[in-house]
Amino acid sequence: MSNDYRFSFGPWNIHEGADPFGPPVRPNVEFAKKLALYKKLGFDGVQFHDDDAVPDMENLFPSEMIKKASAVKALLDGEGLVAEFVAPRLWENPKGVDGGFTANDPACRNWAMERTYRAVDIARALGTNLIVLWLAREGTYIRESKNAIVAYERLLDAVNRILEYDREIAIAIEPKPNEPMDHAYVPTIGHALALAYQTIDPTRVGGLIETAHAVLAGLDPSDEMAFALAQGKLWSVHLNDQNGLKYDQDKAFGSANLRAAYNQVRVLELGGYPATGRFVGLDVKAMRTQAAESATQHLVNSRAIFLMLVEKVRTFPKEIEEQCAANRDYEALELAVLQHLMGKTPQIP
Ligand code: 3MF
Ligand code: MG
Repeated sequence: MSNDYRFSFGPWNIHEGADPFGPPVRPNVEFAKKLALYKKLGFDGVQFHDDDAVPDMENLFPSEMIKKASAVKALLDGEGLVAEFVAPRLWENPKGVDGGFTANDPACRNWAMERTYRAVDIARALGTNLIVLWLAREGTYIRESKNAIVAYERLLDAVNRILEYDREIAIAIEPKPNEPMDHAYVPTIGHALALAYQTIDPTRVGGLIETAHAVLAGLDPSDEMAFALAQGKLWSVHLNDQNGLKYDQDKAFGSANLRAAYNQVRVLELGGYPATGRFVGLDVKAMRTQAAESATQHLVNSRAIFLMLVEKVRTFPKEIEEQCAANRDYEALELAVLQHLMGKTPQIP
């Protein structure tokens, strides 16, 4: 089973524990040390923000930037790892304060394009053709501050320009309904894929679904995944968990809602996700209380829970599913699923 799935995470998932209300509680782990941990923890893929790979990327000549990215590629090769994707980090730069592609200031919009082209070049140097767009600040704090119709046109234009910039790259849009904005312009996978089909090359635009982001939109993550899988457009997942409608928690996979986690694994199995060769990303954060020595446990645990749930999905008796469906006896089916999840033998009454 662990051979069927490939796992990835981003360097931000080994974290010092700072939150909006308090400073770091664990020492910084330098990038090369993080890379050295991947294989030991059971991971083969590295997710990158552009500046995770080349921290000073905006102040370098393009050739210098590529040289630094190539050095990171050599580090990856040395560890037997691959880059899964690169995401332009538009949300931390002061020029992205009002969004990038949808900023009201044309200078900021230009900056967002230039920065994204650089992210594409970094991706190529790292050996991946996948760009992830988490459209963090593409939204508003107050509705009156932007024309939302124009904003959607600008987003489409930006995606088209990225597709034109490099004919080999593909873009996975990671939707999220809120945070850091009050409302974001591409809140769900439905919005993301509608945008994909409007572009000049829909075959190169798909989606990445994060559990918590779907929950924050009041939707079921497994159904969101099914929507993308049905169109061959689920190009990555960020599995984690989320305890209701609050800030984006990035809890360990399955920790808040095991049944919903089971259903996410079930839909990945039903959709033949392993055969696509795509990664299972775990976008999880260690609790702030966790000591430095064990602040990678959330990654190991999330992967382990995922694999246990793969086993649960594969061993659930198909005949119970079929019989209950035929009888339209969903109370019985539900009990059988819960019995199975609790290690009991599922029964048909
Ligand atoms: C935000 C996220 C992000 C994105 C990642 C890729 C920090 O809620 O999930 O993780 O996944 O940045 O752009
Ligand atoms: Mg994510």
